[in-house]
Amino acid sequence: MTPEDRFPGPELPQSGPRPQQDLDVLPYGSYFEPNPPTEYQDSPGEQAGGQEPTFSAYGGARYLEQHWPVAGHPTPQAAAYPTFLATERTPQAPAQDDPPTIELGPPITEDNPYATPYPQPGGDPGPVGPLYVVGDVHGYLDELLAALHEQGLVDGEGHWSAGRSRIWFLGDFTDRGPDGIGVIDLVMQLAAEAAAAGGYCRALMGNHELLFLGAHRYGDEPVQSTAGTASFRAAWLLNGGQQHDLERLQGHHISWLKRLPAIALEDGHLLLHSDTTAYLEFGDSIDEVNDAVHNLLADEGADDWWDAFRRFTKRFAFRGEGGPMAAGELLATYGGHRVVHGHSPIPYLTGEANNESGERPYVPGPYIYADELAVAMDGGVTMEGRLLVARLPVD
Ligand SMILES: [Mn+2]
Repeated sequence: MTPEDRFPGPELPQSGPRPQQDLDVLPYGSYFEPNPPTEYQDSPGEQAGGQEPTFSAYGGARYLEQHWPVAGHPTPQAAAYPTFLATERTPQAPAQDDPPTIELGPPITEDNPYATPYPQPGGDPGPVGPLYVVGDVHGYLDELLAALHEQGLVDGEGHWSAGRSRIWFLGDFTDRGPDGIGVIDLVMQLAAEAAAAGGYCRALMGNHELLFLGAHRYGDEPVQSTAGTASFRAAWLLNGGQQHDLERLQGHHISWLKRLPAIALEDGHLLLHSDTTAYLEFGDSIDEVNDAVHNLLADEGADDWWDAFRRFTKRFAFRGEGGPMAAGELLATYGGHRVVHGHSPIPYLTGEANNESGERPYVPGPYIYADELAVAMDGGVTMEGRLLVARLPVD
């Protein structure tokens, strides 16, 4: 069975030249051809040396292969964070079955109420900090730390250093890359540290969260797909599932993952994982959609999980002539003036991935498109692009 068989049913024929809902096998046909610069301006490891010798072109089956951990890991992006890489990290393993609670600072003394770096509960919270979004991480923990550190959001040891800043992760923490559970542990840790510092670190649920949780809960149990019988475990393995991540998945991870929202609205930005209008099938308000997803994960069986996974795996709704209309429909329903999403790697949205030059895809930053109604944040770290962390709004 081909990957296409597992994710059938294009429902937005206007959204591209070849509507393609499949997770991995993206279209060869180029949709938009920018003039690709030849090297990364922002990547210090490459400014002098040009292209990586191990790099090859993208597309179709090769794209699948490129998702697996590569010999060249860590990438130049990760190598920009040497302090952390030299540090031995001990994974935290809370015994409880719950997400971490707010980590309190040292006790506040009477003489010096500001001895702690954390604000006092009940005091004047002051203005909120700047808002950041993080694209798909897919297990690339070192690249994530490097990108967060570059923006001043974590210190050299991977701890929150951003005060009252607000961060939203756009989902897809695991699969393909080397340390998916390490990524989840870091995001959970930063959530606790940020809350204690008066900011926050929050996350959306991506389709890979559904896939990973489904592989854990339903394994090889057959699910009804319109293309025939499938299983979560088979689909998960096909889409970069890492056995060592599944083996390290614990109760507190599962509880945390299952409670992630699918949509959020922040500073007029409608935050979604996937570039699809399928969210509309789950409700007419943000709360309705998030409740529907949480109820589904709490109660329903494998077929319903699979159906939700399939819907949240659709992509490319904001491309092409119908793109602005699709983005506008989401904004009219849920609010906000711009959609910010992950899921579809920017080199595929721009057509860059279709070039046969063998060059590394050019990802200078977030990609604004659909009459500026949409911003793509998946820089394609799994295809040797970049893991993007961006402060909103972007221009
Ligand atoms: Mn995704």
